[in-house]
Amino acid sequence: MALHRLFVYGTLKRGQPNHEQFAAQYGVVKFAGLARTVNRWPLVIASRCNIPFMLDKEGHGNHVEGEIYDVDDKMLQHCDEFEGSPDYYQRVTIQIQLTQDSGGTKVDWEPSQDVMVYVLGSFKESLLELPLRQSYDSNGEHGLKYTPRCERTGDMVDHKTDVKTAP
Ligand code: PCA
Repeated sequence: MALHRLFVYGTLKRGQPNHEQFAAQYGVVKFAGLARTVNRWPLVIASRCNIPFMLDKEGHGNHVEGEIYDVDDKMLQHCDEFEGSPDYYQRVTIQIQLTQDSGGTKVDWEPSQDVMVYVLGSFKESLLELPLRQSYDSNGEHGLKYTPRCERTGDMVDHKTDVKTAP
């Protein structure tokens, strides 16, 4: 079975609000280590729901830190549906470098590798004025706590219009 390498930087990480989307019922998933992006990417927390986005503008921001997972077709499809790809986030291929292997051993230098990641395209330019972060934690000192989907009521449901340009 062919597995696909996915870099996650936001709510899908361990200890973050959507990590349970990696449950076995949705497909195969194997933790493969910690990594950082080879190039700089703008990572922001945006919208009325405080959602993390890597904006599709390579070369701005920081070397973003995240986790690597190997997933099967079924899990990849589940993640696409969950992230609203390709209409909301888009799944693209970028370069990352492993910093720690799956057993927790630090890796000094690893050749870069191509992996998939969910980025936000067609975003409002004003998002680039937000603080550009290096890593994401829903409970970080920024105080911008993520609003889970099940708690999005009333005006909250329009959160996508905060970050996407009109089609
Ligand atoms: N979920 C995906 C993209 C942003 C988010 O919250 C991730 O964790 O990589």
